[in-house]
Amino acid sequence: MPVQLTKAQIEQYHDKGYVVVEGVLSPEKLKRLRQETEAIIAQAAQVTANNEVYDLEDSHSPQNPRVRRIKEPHNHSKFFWDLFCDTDITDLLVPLLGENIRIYGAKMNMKAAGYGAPVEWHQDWAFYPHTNDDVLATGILLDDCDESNGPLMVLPGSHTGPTYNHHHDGHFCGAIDPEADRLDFDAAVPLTGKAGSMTIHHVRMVHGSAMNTSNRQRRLLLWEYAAADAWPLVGTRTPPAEYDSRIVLGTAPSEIRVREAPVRLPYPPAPHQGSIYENQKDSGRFFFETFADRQKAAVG
Ligand SMILES: O=C(O)CCC(=O)C(=O)O
Repeated sequence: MPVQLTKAQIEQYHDKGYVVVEGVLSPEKLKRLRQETEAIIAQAAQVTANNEVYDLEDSHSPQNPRVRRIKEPHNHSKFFWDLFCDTDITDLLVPLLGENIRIYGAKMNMKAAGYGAPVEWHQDWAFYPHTNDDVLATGILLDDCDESNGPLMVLPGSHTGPTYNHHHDGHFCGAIDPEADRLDFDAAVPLTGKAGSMTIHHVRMVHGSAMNTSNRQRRLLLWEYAAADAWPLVGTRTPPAEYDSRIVLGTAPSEIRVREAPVRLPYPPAPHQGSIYENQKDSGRFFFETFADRQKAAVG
């Protein structure tokens, strides 16, 4: 039976901005997802630099391939497109986004055991504001994820707050400055769960993740879904006339809905325009660099 959100989970999403749903992918679909992922990763041995498929760790080499992101996986394998539209997932989102849903973008973030890169605190809304904020990201866990292998971390309730500055030296950098915006990072909640579970976080939620210092990888398939009547303010990624081909549930609206929310635009673009890892490179923001040490100090 497909999993549905409980009333408590729907309330938690609205109040806190996130939820983790267990058992969304069946063992068969999870197995297939891992196989498809591994097939794409196997090709990385042939590349030496970031391209439209891969974002590579700085230490990547063809002899020792290290991929930290598969970009837009549905462009490289039909399996991923079918999974976007899988009603086991889209039906589950109806209470949060309504009956007409569009996909905006997708990526698979891979945190390899021992060195998988951190992602600095940010709000997805700073990258892709829409005409209304009925927009969210889901994250399917390919691996069991606990506090040691770099889980996504969220600041509960931050989805109803301001949109923080994500600029550095006059350019977009895709990261909040934790020195300037002293948010309560101690209140961060790690979104942990078994492989096959799915995280959901609101587009305005402050989130990030630490380096994976464990001996287990953490792969997270992130999808950005929007109510079909939310229109992206910074471009549709596909020609606008074809944007309705991205409807994954229901139908395209005849009107776009506008609802007030604090918007900042990601311009001028980052000097390293590309994935979030590239954008954040010159941000000068390294909250997670010392995260493990701070945690150890707090415990000890
Ligand atoms: O992979 C992660 O832990 C965080 C990813 C994320 O927030 C992003 O790519 O926007």
